[in-house]
Amino acid sequence: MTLPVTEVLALTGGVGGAKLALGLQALVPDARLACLVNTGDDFRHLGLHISPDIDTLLYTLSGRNNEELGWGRRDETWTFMQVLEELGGPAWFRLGDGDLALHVDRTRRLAAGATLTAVTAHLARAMGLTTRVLPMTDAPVATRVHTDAGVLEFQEYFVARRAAPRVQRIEFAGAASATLVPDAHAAFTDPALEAIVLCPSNPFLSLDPLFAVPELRAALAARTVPAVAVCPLIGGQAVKGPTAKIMAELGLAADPAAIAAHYAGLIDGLVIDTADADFAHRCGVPTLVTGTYMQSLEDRVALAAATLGFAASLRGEPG
Ligand code: FO1
Repeated sequence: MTLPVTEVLALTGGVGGAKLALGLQALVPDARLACLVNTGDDFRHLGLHISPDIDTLLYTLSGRNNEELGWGRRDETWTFMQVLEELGGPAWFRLGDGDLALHVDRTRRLAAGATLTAVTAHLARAMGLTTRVLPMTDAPVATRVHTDAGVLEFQEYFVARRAAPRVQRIEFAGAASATLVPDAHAAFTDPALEAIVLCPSNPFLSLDPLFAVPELRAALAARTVPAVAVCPLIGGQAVKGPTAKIMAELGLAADPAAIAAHYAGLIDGLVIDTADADFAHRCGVPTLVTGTYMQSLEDRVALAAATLGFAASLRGEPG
């Protein structure tokens, strides 16, 4: 078995991150893209191990994602949820029939002793992916949002309460003792590595959990290639989700300079939108000003290409 080669390592979580990962997948050939994914949103529900950010990435990279919802599978049916609701079961977290099969299979394999890494590799293969999808850790990590309505488990905050409560602090329970999966260590130190990309995920909910895993943060801090982040805000607004709202609640300005400060020490460049061009020299790191709003596949590929070209220029190589 030849060891996988990693040319680009993407750090991602959630819908926005998955969009850029799809663009990167179109550009990085021969399985040389590895995606390190947030597992802080994972939770046990109906006796099933659910890994939302892993699943969003698997579905997006394999063209199975539900564009309307932003999560779950396309062409989904909902018989299970309808019957569960009739039976008085919890219906707040919507599980489509196809999506349910994935959770059942993952739960079955984990119960048989497989690691989350091994199960995720199996699911990726089953969906025809060559891009590697790596959980940030095989250890349990639970994002807990400390709010004015109390301490909320992630899905309670994000789904049940629609991210309405005011955020005071975000905790990643278990992260401090979590270890980086071996394949991720190998990716960070692969001689073929050319760029690390922080995808435009919610920094506070979807990327901070990765940085909370000590070995991951250390590997990123010790990087030997440029790490480039794509700003998740455009004109002070998140494309989707509560990023700007959380920043306001944490007393931060919702702008590229605040994003750069949040990633201080972890990035060598920041890609910002043309709407924020006046921040080009106010981020403390080199910036690339380009269109960052991704609607079509072409947009995803164009932003991925601009990001990789920017990383190449930071390596001192022609883009
Ligand atoms: N998000 C919702 O807002 N409502 C849901 O009912 C819901 C169900 C769901 C099922 C599977 C899955 O993988 C994701 C799901 N999500 C739902 C999204 C999920 O909460 C978020 O994708 C992440 O946790 C944050 O990115």
